[in-house]
Amino acid sequence: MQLTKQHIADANGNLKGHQADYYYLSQKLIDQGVDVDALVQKVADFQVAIPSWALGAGGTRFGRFSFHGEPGNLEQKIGDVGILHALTQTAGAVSLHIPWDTPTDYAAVKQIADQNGIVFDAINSNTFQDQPGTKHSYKHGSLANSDEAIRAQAVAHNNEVVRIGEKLGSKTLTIWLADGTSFPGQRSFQKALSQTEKSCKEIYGELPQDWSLLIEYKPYEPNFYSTVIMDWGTSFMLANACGDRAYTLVDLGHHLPNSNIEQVVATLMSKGKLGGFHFNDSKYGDDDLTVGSIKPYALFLIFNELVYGMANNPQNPDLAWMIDASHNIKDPLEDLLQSLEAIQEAYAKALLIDQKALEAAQLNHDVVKCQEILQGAYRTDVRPLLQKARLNGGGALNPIEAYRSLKVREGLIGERGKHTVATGL
Ligand code: AOS
Ligand code: ZN
Ligand code: ZN
Repeated sequence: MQLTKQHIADANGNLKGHQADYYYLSQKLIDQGVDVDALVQKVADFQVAIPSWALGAGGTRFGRFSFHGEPGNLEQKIGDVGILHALTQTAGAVSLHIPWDTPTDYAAVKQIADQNGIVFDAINSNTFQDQPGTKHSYKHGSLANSDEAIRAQAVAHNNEVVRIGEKLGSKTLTIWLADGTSFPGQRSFQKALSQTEKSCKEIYGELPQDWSLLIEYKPYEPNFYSTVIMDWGTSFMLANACGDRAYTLVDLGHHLPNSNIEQVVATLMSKGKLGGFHFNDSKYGDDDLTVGSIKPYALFLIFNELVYGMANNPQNPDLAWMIDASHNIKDPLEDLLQSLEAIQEAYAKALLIDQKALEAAQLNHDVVKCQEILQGAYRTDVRPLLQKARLNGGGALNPIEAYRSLKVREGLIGERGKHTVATGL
């Protein structure tokens, strides 16, 4: 099912209400000195990669409630990303997971991606599950394993993922390790870390010159006593040990409760080592919930640091923006539409912060004014700006309403059937 601009324009219907809202807001912002056209363009340019594994209902370890019409192969997954992109104009990339998404026909996959305006962002390796046909098990670790043969198998898998990514035009490898321990004393922390560093360096050493490596961290799960790459500091250390093209990836759900993620972002960007993002939201842990559904103000504060860093840290590379989500009860595509909107909303609000006024208030130690500036931006309803950015690109005024009125899920069920299972978490 491919959505045309005409389908979407029909679903948009009358734009008068939007035009009035946009006019009112843009006049207010212009009075405040905001370059509204430039802001709308920045929002329109912001593209977020959809993870291939979030297009089906992953469920939880207690069960999985299928969502009918789920994509059954890579081509269909890219088709789903195409639907999201057509509606939002902000999902122009996909992040694949190998071996779940290993293409059988590269030309066909690339063609479908082209037709949908989708590029291949960071590609993910998987050494947290044993795969059919592999000699060794990752039960006791992969890149950190004490057994050299197992580490070599995990390194070889990562090299293979890069070769697959090269054929698709990807330029980034993301490593997330499940390696760790569930019980004290199970393994030497120091040895596990140094083996991991050695393995990461081997992978990095095989990367093509125009590729970069993103290293994700996570404090616990699936191991519950320790994780080898437990926090941003460990990831940062490993990235430094690898070299200039290795960076830390921040997944919002991979922090202990109340961590100051915006400070982590600022610190990494100042050192030129923030490479990518996995957006999601969380109440307790790695919940992989809809972006902005629990802590939208925290997301805004994170974007404040990102906007500052993008303007002031030329030492930091362009970031790979990705969602990392899992769905249990919502239609995955509707959930992703909500996430995309929340990301753009936080970004647009952060762009509204008057950085000069904020700096002046900071230098004056005017704490109250600093908060007023941040919260003034946060309290602005920027949705007309997001609508304008979407409409300029031929997207939907309201993506979820359009998705429903165009009966997209019904169309997918018609094409794929009711009893479908998507691969992935
Ligand atoms: C796992 O917790 C990490 O967030 C990974 O980035 C990701 O969810 C995984 O690679 C997908 O299986
Ligand atoms: Zn992640
Ligand atoms: Zn995660």
